[in-house]
Amino acid sequence: MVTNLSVKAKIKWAEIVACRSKPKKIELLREFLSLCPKHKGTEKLRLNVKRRIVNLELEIKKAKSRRKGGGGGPKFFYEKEGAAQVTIIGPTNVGRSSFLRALTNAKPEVALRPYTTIRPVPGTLSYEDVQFQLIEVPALMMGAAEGKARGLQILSLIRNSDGLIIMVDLSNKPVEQYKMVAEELEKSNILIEKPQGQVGVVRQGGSAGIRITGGGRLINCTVKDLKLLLLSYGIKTALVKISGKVSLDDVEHSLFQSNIYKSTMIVANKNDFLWAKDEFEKLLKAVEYGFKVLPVSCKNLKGLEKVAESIFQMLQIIRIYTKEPRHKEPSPRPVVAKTGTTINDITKRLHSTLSKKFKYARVWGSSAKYPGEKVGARHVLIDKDLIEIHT
Ligand SMILES: Nc1nc2c(ncn2[C@@H]2O[C@H](COP(=O)(O)OP(=O)(O)OP(=O)(O)O)[C@@H](O)[C@H]2O)c(=O)[nH]1
Ligand SMILES: [Mg+2]
Repeated sequence: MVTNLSVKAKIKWAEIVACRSKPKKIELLREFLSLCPKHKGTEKLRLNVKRRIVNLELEIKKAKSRRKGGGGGPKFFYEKEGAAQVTIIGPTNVGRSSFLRALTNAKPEVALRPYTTIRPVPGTLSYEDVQFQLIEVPALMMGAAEGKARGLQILSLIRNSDGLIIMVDLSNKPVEQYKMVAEELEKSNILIEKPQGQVGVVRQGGSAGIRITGGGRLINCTVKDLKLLLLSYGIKTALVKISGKVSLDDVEHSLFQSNIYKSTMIVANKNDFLWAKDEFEKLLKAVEYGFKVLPVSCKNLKGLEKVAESIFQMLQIIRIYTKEPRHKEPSPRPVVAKTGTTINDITKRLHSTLSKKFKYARVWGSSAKYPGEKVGARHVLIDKDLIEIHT
């Protein structure tokens, strides 16, 4: 098991989940910490709980300051805009502000002194007909996951984004820089390696028991093990959604809503330095999970032309154009969706009643056998498809 928590601690967790008052929740989280043994298996869970306490305290502080009419400190949350929100993260001085300036309309200060950027800075980057919101977050340092240098706020922002650009500096030990960032993300339960599966446990009332949906598969455990685990946390009725391959540990993690996966790429800046090529080779060997590693120079503006397309590929998204049956012209802005999206997913997003009235669709583009093919709701779409919904 991931945590080996005592029965008392598990019951405390059930209380925390049910609690709606923020100050009371903080109190319960503190009690949970005192019941949570200190060992390697619970290290990340303890950090996760501490992060929650800090976030709740911040929320309370902000609400108080709003009531008093104050500003509440630097803004650390940005509403998502465009097709995706991508955070630019890394140690100080790697050139994140230079990168944001070169690619977007944003004008963050660029300086040799470390920790120049002290609050998140958003900018917009266009790729063909979609736009990404890039956010430079203040630099991460070793210990960020424990709260150093506003680390918890920075990591919360990263957690909330759709994808990450880890930026390193080819003139200054990029392998060490990458490893430091990867470690802080790992400690914060932000996964950069794509998990084999995903699981979500939705607690429900009534007496329907534990129901499993989603078509995924449990590995190294049985449905009975899963039910026993949930029962040990006081969960008797729940909908467990499983996709891909999921272990019992994954199910337990999901109860703490701790692990979250973020698609990631690496930008290796300052490629203009003499020794950059050697460092780039070392970096390629050190990075895991088949990430795209893009060498750039913000000084010479080299390699930057590939960034937008790389972000698009990293996010595994597709663009779907729609048109009305009797119209010739498609809508100018596509619907942006995840790879593997079906016609049904799109109709649900376009209008709440459209999927109920749906009869068939016509498709033009890569997923169609011939232009205007008539397809059903389960048809899987491909980037740049044009669809026409018939009700
Ligand atoms: N040689 C070289 N210098 C660069 C490059 N990109 C940025 N710099 C310099 O690196 C220093 C730091 O750049 P910033 O863009 O402020 O770095 P940052 O990551 O935003 O740093 P903080 O916000 O302070 O953590 C500045 O002196 C930049 O001029 C590059 O491609 N090549
Ligand atoms: Mg900066």
